[in-house]
Amino acid sequence: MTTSWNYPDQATQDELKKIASAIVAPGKGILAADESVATMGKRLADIGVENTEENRRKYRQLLLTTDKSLADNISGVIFFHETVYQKADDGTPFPELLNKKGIIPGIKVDTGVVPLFGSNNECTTQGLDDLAKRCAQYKKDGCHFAKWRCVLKISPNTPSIQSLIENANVLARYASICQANRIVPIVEPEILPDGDHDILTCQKTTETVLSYVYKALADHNVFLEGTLLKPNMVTAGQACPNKATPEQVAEATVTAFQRRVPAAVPGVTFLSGGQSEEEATVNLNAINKFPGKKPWTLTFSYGRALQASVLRAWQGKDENVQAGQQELLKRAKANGEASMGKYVAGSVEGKAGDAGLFIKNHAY
Ligand code: 5MM
Repeated sequence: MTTSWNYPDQATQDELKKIASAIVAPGKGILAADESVATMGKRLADIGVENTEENRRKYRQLLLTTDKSLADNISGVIFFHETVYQKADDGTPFPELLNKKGIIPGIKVDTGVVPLFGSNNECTTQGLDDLAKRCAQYKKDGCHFAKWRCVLKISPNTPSIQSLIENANVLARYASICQANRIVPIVEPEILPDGDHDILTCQKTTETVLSYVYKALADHNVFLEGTLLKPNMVTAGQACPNKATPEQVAEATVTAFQRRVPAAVPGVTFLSGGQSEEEATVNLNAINKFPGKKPWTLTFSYGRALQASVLRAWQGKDENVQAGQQELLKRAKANGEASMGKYVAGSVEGKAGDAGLFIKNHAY
């Protein structure tokens, strides 16, 4: 066994740390707008809009041309490949729109979830083969952080050892390749909320998954200060008759992280995982109010819980662009407050309100 390894050089460490800490600056979080073409198709279908490249561009333009005050609460936006190379009506490249506001462009670099042969209907995530090349290009094109999502499932026999090892390793290899290219990796091991399990089962599973993930990151000599974690909150399963209170979610989530997330990690940026917009905000607020050791910033990297009201307000119509942008500003501000434990439940009303955003087996 060797005990010799190399950290990134000092300049790379400094750059990675700087990017990661800017993303988790106080009161700020991430807008996850990295829906792949198929996922965006589902979002657009919900509002009766056709899934064309131009409609996806128009929708992303709405998000990215929102008033510069968006930067008060949004530090980074995760793009899908196509979006990095799209332009606004006036010809401004989308990453440039963000730079002008002081928001950091990021990029989803996994190429999707695929079945894990031999497992119990579990999956892994692909995209490693040409990742170094793509990261080098994305860095040149202005993306300074990345995201890779793995999916784990709770059932009596899952997550299996096969899935725990495979998903942890693929996340670690991805993180290592990103750092080699001066890109901060967001490590996303999402445990799906599907099932009737109770909150304790989710807590134990989250602890197990995180222990595999951080062991693999250590094995790959990933520089933790230049990473972020994007986990699920610890909740009861969607079909569990006993829904946990925000305080119970907060206790279970922070306890799991205290046990399994090293203090060197600068921040945790939660996914919303099918919670309603209000629920995701209230739970984040409770997590931040929970008394106890919290050596990391605890904030948001929401997809559905930042965009559900925006889509409803927009409806694909040019005359509704401003209404959509107002919804984005409201939700960003609410989550910014929640990231500091200062959100008052019910104080921000959105078009999607309390509507659940759960999608069964959200693995794609
Ligand atoms: C925004 O949705 C992201 C892209 O999903 P696909 O690659 O499956 O199209 C997704 O990875 C998202 O960033 C996370 O799941 C968090 O989003 P939610 O909606 O759970 O906050």
